[in-house]
Amino acid sequence: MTQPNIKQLNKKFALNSSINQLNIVEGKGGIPLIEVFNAHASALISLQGAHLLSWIPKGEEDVLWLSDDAKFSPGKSIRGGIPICWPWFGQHGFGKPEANLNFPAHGFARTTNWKILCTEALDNGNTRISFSMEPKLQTAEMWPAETTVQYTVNVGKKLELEIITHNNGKQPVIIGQALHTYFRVGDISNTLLHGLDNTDYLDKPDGFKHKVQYGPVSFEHEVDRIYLNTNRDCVIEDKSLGRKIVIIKCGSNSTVVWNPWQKVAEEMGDMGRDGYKKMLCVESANAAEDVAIIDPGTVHELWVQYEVKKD
Ligand code: TA6
Repeated sequence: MTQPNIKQLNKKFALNSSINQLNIVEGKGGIPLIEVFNAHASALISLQGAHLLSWIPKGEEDVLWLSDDAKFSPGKSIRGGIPICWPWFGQHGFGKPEANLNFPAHGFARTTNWKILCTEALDNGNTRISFSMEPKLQTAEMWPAETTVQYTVNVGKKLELEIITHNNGKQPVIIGQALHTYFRVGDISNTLLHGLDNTDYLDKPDGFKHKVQYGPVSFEHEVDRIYLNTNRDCVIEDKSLGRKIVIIKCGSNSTVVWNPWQKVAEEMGDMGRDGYKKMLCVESANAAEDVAIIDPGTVHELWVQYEVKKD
């Protein structure tokens, strides 16, 4: 994948006020990396996948987990941060017979170079960065549909993310997607996830059996679940770090919860030593039967907001 010229990117997009700075540097593997520092927070975003690697609200530890063994190489997905799964979640093809299982799991958005559209220092001290991707030009074989995607990241005391998918064609388009966010936790065994009580889910390690959640989700073994028909807020209660992470979403009717636990993590090879103990994925998604059907000339918006609350 050819990498854009860093000097030219900075000329167009760098922000240099004393309270709002944005610079583009060469990151690991030669992939351009956006560094953001403002009055409320700092953040790092890889241009490959428009992939957030770090978000640190002032006075906090990083809210995102990034594996010590994450690979930074053109075309490879990065383990940790916020990968964008698009235009399908999990295997290609929404379970239909014409699915092509050679296509990458979770789509291609996370391994594609996105274009920066604009960068802005907002009056409230936040920094906003907008990206775009035109799949038709880059990946016509996997995704012939006429769609463009815009992704906006608003970095402040809260982190706001929005993916807007435009259907520019003449046929309805079906997409699946997720913000596959890896949250950093002090100790997964001492972490609870609230907001999914009484919610049905598909249990992947148990052959996608249909089950019901009662009470908060706790973590003592591998958890890989798609919670169905839920647009509810979730709260990660991290007892070790003494903080709560509040997750609010719109345009998503499924929530994926994942921790691979020790055995699966070791098989994966890029989770780092005991990395699974420090992470929890809570993904605002359109997954399983929750697909987004986008009519010609219309858009679908997936929006999330994260905020840290101290005990
Ligand atoms: O979102 C959960 C999940 O689909 C799991 O089943 C697990 O395999 C994970 O994502 C990681 O997928 P990846 O393609 O990044 O290895």
